[in-house]
Amino acid sequence: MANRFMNNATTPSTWICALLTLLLSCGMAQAQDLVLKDAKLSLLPGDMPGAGYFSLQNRSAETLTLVGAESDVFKNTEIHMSMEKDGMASMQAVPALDIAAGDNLEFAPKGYHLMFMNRLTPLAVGDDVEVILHFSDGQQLAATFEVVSPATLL
Ligand SMILES: [Cu+2]
Repeated sequence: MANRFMNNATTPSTWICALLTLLLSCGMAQAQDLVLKDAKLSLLPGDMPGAGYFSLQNRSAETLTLVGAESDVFKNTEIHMSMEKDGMASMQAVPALDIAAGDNLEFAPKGYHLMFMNRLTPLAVGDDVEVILHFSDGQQLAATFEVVSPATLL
C-alpha cells in the first residue's frame, strides 16, 4: 500500500506527459471536428466586395455556431445570406449560424456566403487568401480560400 502511494507521488513527469497528451489530443480532435472543403473567394473588379463559398461539415457530437470570420486581406468580413424579395435580389448579415452535429453547411451562390469587404491588398485570380472562421465556443478554424473569377461559379 505504502509502496504504491510512493510510486504515484514520485513520478511528476508522468503527470506532465499525461497533460501534454491531453492538450495535444484535444487540439487534434478539434481539427477533425470541422472539415472545410472547396473554399473559394469570388473576386469582383475594383473595390466591390468578394464572396466566400465553401462547404463546412460538423463531425463533432454537438451543434457548433459560426459567429464570424476574418482575413488580413480585407478590413471587414461578414456572414451574409442572399435572398429574393419582390423579385429583387438582396442580402443581409447573419450574426450567427448553427451547424447541427453531423450536418454539412453549404456556402454557395444565392445562399450563404462570406462577404469580404474593403480589400487592403491587391488580389488576383489564382491567389490564396487565409481566412479564420470563428465559432461561439472560442474554436477557430483556419482555411485557405482560392481566389477565382465569379464566372467559374456559375
Ligand atoms: Cu453579401
